[in-house]
Amino acid sequence: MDTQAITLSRFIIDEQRKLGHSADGEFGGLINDIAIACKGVAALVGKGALAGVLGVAGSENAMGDAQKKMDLIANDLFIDALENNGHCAGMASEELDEILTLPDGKIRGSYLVSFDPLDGSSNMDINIDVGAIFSIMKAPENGTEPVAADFARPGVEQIAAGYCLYGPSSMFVLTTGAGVNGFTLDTSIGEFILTHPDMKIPKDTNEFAINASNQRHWEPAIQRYIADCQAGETGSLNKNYNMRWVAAMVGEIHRILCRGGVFLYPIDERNREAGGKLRLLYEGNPMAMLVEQAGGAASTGYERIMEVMPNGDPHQRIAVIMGSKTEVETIIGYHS
Ligand code: AFP
Repeated sequence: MDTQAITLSRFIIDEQRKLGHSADGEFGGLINDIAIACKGVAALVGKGALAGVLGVAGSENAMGDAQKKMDLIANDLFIDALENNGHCAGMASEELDEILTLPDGKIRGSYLVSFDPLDGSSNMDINIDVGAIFSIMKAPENGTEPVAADFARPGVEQIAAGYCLYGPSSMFVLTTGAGVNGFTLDTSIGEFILTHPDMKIPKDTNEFAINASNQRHWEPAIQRYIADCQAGETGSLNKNYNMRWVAAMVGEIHRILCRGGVFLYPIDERNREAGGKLRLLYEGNPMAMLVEQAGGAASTGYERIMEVMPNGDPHQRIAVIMGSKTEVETIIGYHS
């Protein structure tokens, strides 16, 4: 092993000194717990059919989405890592109807973790990228058992956020409030190694990501923006655009962190009642923190995602427009 390589554990220790997180290493322990869960998922996702993890589980989550086998396995790996290491006091998961506190006898920690254990799971059976997204907040100081209201705090109160992308390589990307850093899994030693220090999103872009099949359902502002993108140099945006859609938010945001772009999952007439498709707690907020920490912007089109006051439903949905700062500001302009 390259002894100069900076492992995730070593990075977190250095980071804690800078950020003044609990000097007793609890925060670092929590990140390590999440990383262990991600390594477990990466090993299974990497085996795919050979591990018998493809296909549906035959159950549905709180939102009525059919659960894939790997959704449940990933969820169990996250719960196991967070329940048994004494750094977490409670958790919210896309795959759990309600927030989860720890069984009697388990040591409670100082942090609340909200996560989507397998984002983009509809890609699982077609061998396209999937990932995990997580958001970390402080647990109630008074040591009481967390309740849903403890998770219902705006994204600006997150103390860390990140994702793990299971792609050609598995990458763990993390912010603790001092920039964004990317780590690649070295499977030969089972360590995430710092490979993408200080990731920054280019301010400008000509690449947008949206599910264009929903065009007829979009609000006028999004209809006009996308039409102007498609008009290219002849349109009011005066430049040619490219489009990408990988159907996994983790893959979209990773691409944007690497080369810029804008990702949109707007409210449309089908999901207006529900408030959008993506979930605020474990998709919108953590990705918004990463994008802002990398110099980008994250908006609903009308307000900063991280300032949205949650309503107490752990599965609250939100419109998402995030990525290169100038482009997001342009799209906000279409909304006003
Ligand atoms: P799944 O986890 O159900 O595959 O949904 C993934 C997701 O929440 C997000 O990661 C994608 O960007 C988006 O949904 C894809 O939505 P469409 O399937 O409507 O394109």
